[in-house]
Amino acid sequence: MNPEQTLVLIKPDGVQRGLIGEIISRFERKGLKLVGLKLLKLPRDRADQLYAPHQGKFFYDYLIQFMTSTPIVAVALEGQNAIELVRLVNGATRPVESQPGSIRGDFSIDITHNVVHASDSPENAERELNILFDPSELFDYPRIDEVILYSPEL
Ligand code: 3AN
Repeated sequence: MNPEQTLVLIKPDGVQRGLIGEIISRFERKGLKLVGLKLLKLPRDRADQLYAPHQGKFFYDYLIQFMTSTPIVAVALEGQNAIELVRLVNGATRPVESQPGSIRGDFSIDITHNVVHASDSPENAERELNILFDPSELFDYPRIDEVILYSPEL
């Protein structure tokens, strides 16, 4: 097993609509391990850092305003191919492309109010986890079902 870590954010709309448990449950059932978790109001400077790759785009100001408006949940997840798997569980960015069965496909209809964020590459996962979590807030522990979730080393 070659585990990756990734960041998920449950956006203000997901928190306000009471979807925190539903969303975290989907990642847990998939077999991904929760290694960090917190509810917070995203400060403006950290929102700017997080969305730095989108600075200057037409939707940037509204996105920052939305993400800093009310609390979000930051979730750090770990597992084999976690970055790609989490994006699959989240669903596509464009509402007309997010498949039913995915979080966005089941719960969102709008490209900004789309319930969840997830890192899109190993570099961004490391960068984004550092923005949201202190290293002391990320935990290294075994999950009891790892023995059946993963093949033994061959
Ligand atoms: P994803 O969150 O699926 O990785 P990105 O990284 O392309 O998507 O965009 C980051 C966020 O910026 C999206 N989740 C969405 O909230 C917002 N966004 C992206 N494209 C648009 C757009 N065309 N119009 C409005 N908001 C957008």
